[in-house]
Amino acid sequence: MKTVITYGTFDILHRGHINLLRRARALGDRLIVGLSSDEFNAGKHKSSLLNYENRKVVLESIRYVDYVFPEENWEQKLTDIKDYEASIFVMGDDWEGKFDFLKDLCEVVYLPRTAAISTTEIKNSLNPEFDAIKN
Ligand code: C2G
Repeated sequence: MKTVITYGTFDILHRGHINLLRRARALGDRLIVGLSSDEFNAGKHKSSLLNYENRKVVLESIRYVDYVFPEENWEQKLTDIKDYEASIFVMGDDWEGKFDFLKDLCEVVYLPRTAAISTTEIKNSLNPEFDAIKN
């Protein structure tokens, strides 16, 4: 059983997230996801529109995702990989190199990000005032 592990906020799910999850799942037999808690997001200076419970229900409904657990800090990856016996760690390549320290524990794979879509852009497009400021 080859376990693939990844982490993220996964707020307002879009095809960039789905592309990542689909490709990650294809690398093994199951995909588990460390979903950033609301508190951890605050630490990442990211405010998600949907809270953890909402984001968890949505993520668990995706066919590529087998299990979702909370990501509460940066350090837990070291123990998560051991506890879940993950053999591949996957992130989008906006994180290229940032998690190479995990290479002692498992394979580290950075996948190309899906261009031209992000939760930030979606959130900004929902906020008409933003365009006024931007232009
Ligand atoms: N992603 C992508 N293409 C996009 C947007 C996101 O491939 N257009 C990928 C990111 O690279 C990441 C995953 O989707 O691997 C989740 O993205 P976010 O929810 O933005 O996660 P992030 O805030 O990067 O948190 O410990 C790691 C952090 O929790 C990652």
